[in-house]
Amino acid sequence: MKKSPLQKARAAYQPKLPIVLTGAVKAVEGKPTQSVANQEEIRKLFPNTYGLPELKFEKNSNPTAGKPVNVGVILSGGQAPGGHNVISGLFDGIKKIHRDSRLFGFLMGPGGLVDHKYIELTSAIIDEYRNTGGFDIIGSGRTKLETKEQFDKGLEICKELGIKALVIIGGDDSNTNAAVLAEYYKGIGADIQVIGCPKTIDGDLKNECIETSFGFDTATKVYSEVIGNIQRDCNSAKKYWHFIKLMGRSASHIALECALQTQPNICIISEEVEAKNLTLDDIVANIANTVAARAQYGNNFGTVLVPEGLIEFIPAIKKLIAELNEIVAVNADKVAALSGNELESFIAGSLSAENAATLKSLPANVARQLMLDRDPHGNVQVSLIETEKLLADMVGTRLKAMAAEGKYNGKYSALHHFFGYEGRCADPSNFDADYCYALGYNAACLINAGVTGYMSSIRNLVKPSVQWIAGGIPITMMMNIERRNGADKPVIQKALVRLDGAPFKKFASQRDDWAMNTCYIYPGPIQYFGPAEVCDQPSLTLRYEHQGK
Ligand code: FBP
Repeated sequence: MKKSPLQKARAAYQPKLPIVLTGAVKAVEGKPTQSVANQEEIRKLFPNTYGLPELKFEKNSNPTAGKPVNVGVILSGGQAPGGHNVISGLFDGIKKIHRDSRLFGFLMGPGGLVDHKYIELTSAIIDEYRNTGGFDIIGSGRTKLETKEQFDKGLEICKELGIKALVIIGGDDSNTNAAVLAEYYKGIGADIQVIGCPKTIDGDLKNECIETSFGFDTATKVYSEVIGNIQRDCNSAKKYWHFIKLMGRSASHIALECALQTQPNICIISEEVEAKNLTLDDIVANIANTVAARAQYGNNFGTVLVPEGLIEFIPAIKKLIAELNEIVAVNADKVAALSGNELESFIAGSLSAENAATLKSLPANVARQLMLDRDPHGNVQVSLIETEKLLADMVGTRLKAMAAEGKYNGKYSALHHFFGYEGRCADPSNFDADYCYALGYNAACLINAGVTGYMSSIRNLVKPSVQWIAGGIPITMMMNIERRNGADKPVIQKALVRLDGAPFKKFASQRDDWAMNTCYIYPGPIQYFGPAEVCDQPSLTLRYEHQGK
């Protein structure tokens, strides 16, 4: 494979491990745990893996010789920078246990386990991918592991390859599936451990014990670089309003982090929209008022950050989506048999009067996307909804009305952008390169400790990496019961932006200034080589959340 000079230099980077993982470790048990909510229901659903203790690794001065172990690894869901380092850390970790250990990568996501598609990951392959972005080493996919048939097919291939442990690298849904799989294998005495790793650029897989998911740091740095570039262009020509949608599915962590890094004129936070019970019209009016206020000072330009999940947080639309989900789930056979206009009229005709009215108030293309586009987990495919264009157009219409009333006399010219895929496969920042390598290496330590149903956990992340704390968190501890596809399911609770959290408070305390005055910050590209304050800083979200700790 031909490599760029940066790729060559990056390949030589040795990720830093927490000091505790640089030698032999022993797992020290904490107190038994319980799920974040619905304790009794979750306990019943996970009789073999509920209530396990948290684990922390400490130095072991009396280690015993390890035995070779065969491990399978799966990349699940959307790409996130650093996945290759999780795999290289895992590889190095199991080789440290015993040099004859072997690592098998299942191809194109969880489907590879079910369909028995895999490759053996040798050191020659691993070395090609160290510190690189992407998931192309084995590919990723969104097949949901949830049926007994799938679990049994997985068991078959594990037996054939002598695999004793599976590591699933994924987001909240994939780690929920990891917990279900762990419970199933333990329940039937299959003697296969299942370990999860917290991945997603969205930043919504975090809690008391998992400080951040990997990929968030790099992706937000990439988006912030480009937002900064746009802001500088915008401040040079002073003639465009830029509407920039940012990936992140439901939660607005990415938009908030990018706002903190770049100080745009406006950033919408979906969780606040919901809390304040705003309508789409309210949001449009707020933006139009800022555009008009800036125009009074001759500033006919600006930037607006829009989180990907905005639409589903507008309370009326949220209600509509909940009923749409229910209709699609309850009539699964009929929905599968219909398509196009027929499917649309069936779904629209099944709605309550209130929700039908909300649907009618939306532009036709948005209404169609809400009705028809779902991913395999049943989620509305928010990344397909062009909210940035919708808002830019609606603001334009409103400004015309304001001009007619003599309330606006500026020039409005809008451009729109969507940043998502641009950041998901970037070469990991030093933070993500180190964090991911540690997560993978630590997963090997959890395998060596013989546990199952745990998520690899590396904490104390605002401190230098040598001081990071390594251990394992029972996945059931993060679960609650939620309505999914028309049924109550045990799932990992998604972390949304907390309006009482330090990152949002910081943003809220400064946004009025950013709206009227041009306070743009231009973060520039990710730096891999140079002073630590330029190269090794974790995200502002993480720093504000853990300030003083
Ligand atoms: P994960 O939750 O699987 O990490 O995926 C995150 C994400 O990048 C979201 O931000 C986005 O909405 C979605 O994936 C896009 O999905 P796809 O890659 O299938 O287009």
